[in-house]
This record gives sequence, C-alpha cells and structure tokens, in this order.
Amino acid sequence: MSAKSENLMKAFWELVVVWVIGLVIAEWLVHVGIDHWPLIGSVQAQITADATTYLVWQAVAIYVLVGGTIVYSAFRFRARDNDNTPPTYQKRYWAPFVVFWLGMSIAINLANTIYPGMVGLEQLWAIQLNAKHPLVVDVTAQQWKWTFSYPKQGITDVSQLVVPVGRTVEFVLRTKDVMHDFWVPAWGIKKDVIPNEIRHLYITPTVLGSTKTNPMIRVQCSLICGNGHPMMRAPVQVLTKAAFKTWVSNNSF
Ligand SMILES: [Cu+2]
Repeated sequence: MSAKSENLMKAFWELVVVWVIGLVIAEWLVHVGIDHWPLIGSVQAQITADATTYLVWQAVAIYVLVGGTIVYSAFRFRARDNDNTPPTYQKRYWAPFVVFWLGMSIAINLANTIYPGMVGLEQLWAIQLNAKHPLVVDVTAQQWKWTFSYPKQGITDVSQLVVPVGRTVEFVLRTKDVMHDFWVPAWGIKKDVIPNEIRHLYITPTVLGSTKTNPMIRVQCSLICGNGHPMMRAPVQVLTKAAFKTWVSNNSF
C-alpha cells in the first residue's frame, strides 16, 4: 500500500469512529425525546407514532453520517499553514462510492415504502375493514364550529364530541362551506373535510380523558379556513362504555 492509500484507510476508520460516537449521542437524544410523546390516545396514533419513531431513528443515523463526514473532512483534509505545494491530483468523485450511495438510497427508499409505508397502511385499513359495528358519528364543519350527530342513537347537533373507549368510531365528515380538517391531536391521524364530499375517518380511542384533563384530547381544525380558524375547536370526552351508554340515554330523544 502506498502512503496515500494508507492515509485514506486511516481516515476511513477515523470516520467510522466519528460516526459511531455521533450515532450513540444522537440516538440517545432521539430516545430521550421520543419518550415524551404528548399523548398516544388511539390504536391509529400508536401505528403512526411507531412509524415516526422508526423514520426519525433512521433519518438521524443518515444525518450523523453525512454531517459527520463533512465536519470530519473539513478538519482532516484542511490546508496546513506550512503546506505550499499546489494540489497535484484532485478527483471530483469516486465511482464505486457513487454507485454504493445511489444503491443505498434506492434500497432505503424501497424498504421504507414497504415498512412503515405499506405495512402501516395495511394495519390502518385492517382496523377499518374489521370494524363490524363502528359507532357512526356525523361531523359537520363550518366557519367556525363543529357539530356532531349520532344517527343510530338519535342524538343531533351536539357541540361536544363524546365517544366510548376501545370501540372503533366511524367519523362521517361533511362541511357546509370551505375546506376544514378534522383533527384530535391525541388520536394521531386526521382528515381534510372537503366541500361536496363525504369523507370517512376511523379512530379507535384507547385512553380515557377529556379536553379538561388533557388539551390534546380536543377537536381542532387543522386547515386554515379563515379568521376564526385557530379557535375552531370542540371539547371531547372519551368515556368508559358504561358511562357512554348513560350519556347516550341522557341525550337522545
Ligand atoms: Cu380551520
């Protein structure tokens, strides 16, 4: 081996060390940060939180590799004060590395399309397809409020959303005017409400609570829809099945 290639091999292993140290620190920070999810309040939110955790973990590993290489190279290969010899040889790219990196990019993207992409969607669709008797809640959005009706329970136009824990709810979304977006932060996924369309969102709440105990459990419009948009929210209660029955009998007629 020439002195030059020896140097490059040394640089390569130093870079591996930089990457591993950076990886341990960065992934530890990710771990600490991800332990602080605000609230995972539905089966669907767990699926999307798992996907997000995985993608953040992966993105950080790549970021540390790319960022670490740039910072390391800037120090390791900088021009020295006493070095006046002009560079005799400069290669703009090294073909095997280009092929390797291109191959890795394609492989990572294909893998992510399968997991969490297709696997996650499959899980979400399976809940929707397997929900034999979802609780149907009609949701009407308008500038700037939400109203809820429970067609099978005979409850119409209430201004708070009440659902039982552990049962899949089918939200039937309509708007009277412009586009809005139905979102309960604790439930993870949300859906645009579009004029002249009827759209469906399936949620299986897993955590008891209400807007009073945790503001993550609230309906919040999530699509800018005019002046009143930030205040376009509605209180939510997630009750036990028994408490939900009582609420239904007190409110239906
Ligand atoms: Cu809005």
